[in-house]
Amino acid sequence: MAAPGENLRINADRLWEVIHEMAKIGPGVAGGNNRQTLTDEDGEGRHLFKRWCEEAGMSVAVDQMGTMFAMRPGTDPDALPVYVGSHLDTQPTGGRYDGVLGVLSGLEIVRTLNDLGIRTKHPIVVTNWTNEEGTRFAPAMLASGVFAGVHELEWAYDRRDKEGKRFGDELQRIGWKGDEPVGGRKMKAFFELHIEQGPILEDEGIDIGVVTHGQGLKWLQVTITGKESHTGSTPMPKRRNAGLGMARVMELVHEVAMDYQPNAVGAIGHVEIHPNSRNIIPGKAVFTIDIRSPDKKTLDTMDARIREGIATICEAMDISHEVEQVGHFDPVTFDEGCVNAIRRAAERLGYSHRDIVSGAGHDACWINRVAPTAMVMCPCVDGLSHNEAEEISKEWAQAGADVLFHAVVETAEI
Ligand code: HGY
Ligand code: MN
Ligand code: MN
Ligand code: MN
Repeated sequence: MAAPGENLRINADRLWEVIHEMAKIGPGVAGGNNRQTLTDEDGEGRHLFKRWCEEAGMSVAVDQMGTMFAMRPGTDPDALPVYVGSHLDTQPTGGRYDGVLGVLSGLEIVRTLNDLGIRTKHPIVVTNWTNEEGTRFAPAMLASGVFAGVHELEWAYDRRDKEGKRFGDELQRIGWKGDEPVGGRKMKAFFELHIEQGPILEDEGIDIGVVTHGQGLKWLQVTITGKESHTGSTPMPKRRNAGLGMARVMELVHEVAMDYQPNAVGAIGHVEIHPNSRNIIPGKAVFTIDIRSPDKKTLDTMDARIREGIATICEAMDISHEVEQVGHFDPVTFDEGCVNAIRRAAERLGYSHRDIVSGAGHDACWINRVAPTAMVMCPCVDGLSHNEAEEISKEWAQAGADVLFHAVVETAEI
């Protein structure tokens, strides 16, 4: 299998240009993006991506979860395609690169092959997975999860956002509900380039993260019910304060995660207090616990300790609680062959690199169940992501996309 020559590189200026073109759709309030899944802005971004793909000679298919597959034919139509991609949806206060870098680097690979007049043996398919973020409709990586057979299509369609809008209806409304059944596609391999979203690569001055594993995740949605009453006239001992209960659980989650450093993280990012009035003791609190660990046993132990702790807190406060698991995947080990292709590419291109475990979840974590999969990471400034100030350098984008290009083209065979 001939490897691409070490001087083969992508066009970083062109990649940088399309990233910032995409960033104009669904702008945030502080320089980042708010292009949440299945909003009109998401729909607009999809149309732009589709136009770029068609201009690059690709045909674009859409499946029943709205995932987009832009295919560049190979010389052998029977050869299993090599897939490369990520997601175009963003957090409500997201950055310009999270997900977008991976999708548009896939487009740049095709544009570079077009420039060079190179036709690979295996087709190449650039992919935009629907609802990777899971912030509007939980869980995260929803479409890639349906593709990998983890979630049923109808269950996914029934996910609801905070206004009670249904995923399937919103997908229909923005006009991106495709006909293609989800999950029928066979892949030779799937590669995803993503910013690290953590500080390791930048702190160590390293260009490329060769992602060998992804940490596991659990999202536990907790509902605590107390009793609404007057904040002025209700004696302290008689209060059943759901908001206080939530605060104690927040502390519990932090303490449990700290017990397993550095192999664990935990936080609560989503909270709803009811009725949320200045002079009413909260009668209800709804919030989501996000715990993660590269070690399955640690993740399961944290889950058990937190559930036990919630029961103890609520019993002592005479408030009730329910815990529902709304997101979960076990730690992931990526495909050794694909990981080695990435490592070889970094060496051939002379980029510094190190093995790394992904702290964030990615579509690759699910696709790894149905196809040989691996990820490339590039640094981001201060390791910051899921923040509008998310930033990378063009050089980092070049390095990541060059390595992705070599890994994909070597696997697709020239
Ligand atoms: O939550 C995650 O790890 C992903 O960024 N959606
Ligand atoms: Mn992402
Ligand atoms: Mn993200
Ligand atoms: Mn992700």
